Amino acid sequence: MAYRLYNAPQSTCSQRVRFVLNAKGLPFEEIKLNLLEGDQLKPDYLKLNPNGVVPTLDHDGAIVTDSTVITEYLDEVEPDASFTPEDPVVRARMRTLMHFIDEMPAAAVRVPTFNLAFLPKFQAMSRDDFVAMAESKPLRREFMLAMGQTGFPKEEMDAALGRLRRSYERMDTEIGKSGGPWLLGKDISLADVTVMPALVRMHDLNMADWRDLPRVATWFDNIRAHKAFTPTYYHGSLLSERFPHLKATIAKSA
Ligand SMILES: N[C@@H](CCC(=O)N[C@@H](CS)C(=O)NCC(=O)O)C(=O)O
Repeated sequence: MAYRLYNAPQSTCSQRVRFVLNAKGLPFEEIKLNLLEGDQLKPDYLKLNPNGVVPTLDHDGAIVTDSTVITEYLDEVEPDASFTPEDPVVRARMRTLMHFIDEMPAAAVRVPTFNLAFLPKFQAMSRDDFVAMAESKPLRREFMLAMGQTGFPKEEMDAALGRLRRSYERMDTEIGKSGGPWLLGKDISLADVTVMPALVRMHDLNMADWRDLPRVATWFDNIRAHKAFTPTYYHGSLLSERFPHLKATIAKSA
C-alpha cells in the first residue's frame, strides 16, 4: 500500500492531509510543488487534479483530490487511530463543521495570506504576465483578479478578519457544547484537523485573535502538542519561515 502526496509545505489544505497521515503513522512519498512557480498548473498535474490545486493523493494509482475528501478517505481505508466518531449523529455534526470551516475560516484566511505573503511576487510581474497567470487558474481565477497587483482593499481584509473571528467564536461554542477539549468532545476528529491550518496560519502572521476565548486557546495548545503536529509542520511549512519579507511585516504589526 503506497501513498504519494502531491502537496506544498506551506499549503493549509496540504497540512490537513499530512497531519492525518502522520497521526496514523502511514509512510508516504511527498512530492513538493512550487505553487508560486505554477507547478500545480502543468498539464501532467492537471490530469491528476483538474482544479489545479494541491493536495492530491495517489494511493496505489487511485487518485483522490480535495483535502477534506482525502482525510475522510484515509480514515476509511486506514481506520486505526480513527478521526471519525462512531455515532452517526456526531459524525454528521463533524461533517457540518467541516463544511462550515471550508466556507468560513479556510476561505477567509486566503485574504491575509495573499496580501501579506504572496503579493510581492505578483507585484514584480508585468500586468500581462499577471493576468495570464490568473487566467490559467481553473479554480482561483476570479480570486486572483479580484486581488490584482495592489492586493485586497482594507474592507476585504477587515471582512476576512471578521469571518475568522466569528469562526473562533463558533469553535468556542462547539467546544463548550461538547465539553471539549476538542470540537466534538473528548476525541480529536477530522473537524479539528480541518480548522487547524487556519489558526496556525493566523498565529504565524501574528494575528491570533482568540486570546479572550480560553477554550480556543487551550484547543490551540492541544493541537500543537499532538504527536502529528511537528512532522506536519516541518521547517518551511510556516509562511514566516519561507518568506523573509514577512518577518518585517509581522514585526511592524506586532
Ligand atoms: N478545496 C481544495 C482547495 C485546495 C486549495 O485551494 N489549495 C491551494 C493551496 S492551500 C492551492 O493549491 N492553490 C494554488 C493556486 O491558487 O494556484 C482542498 O481542500 O483541497
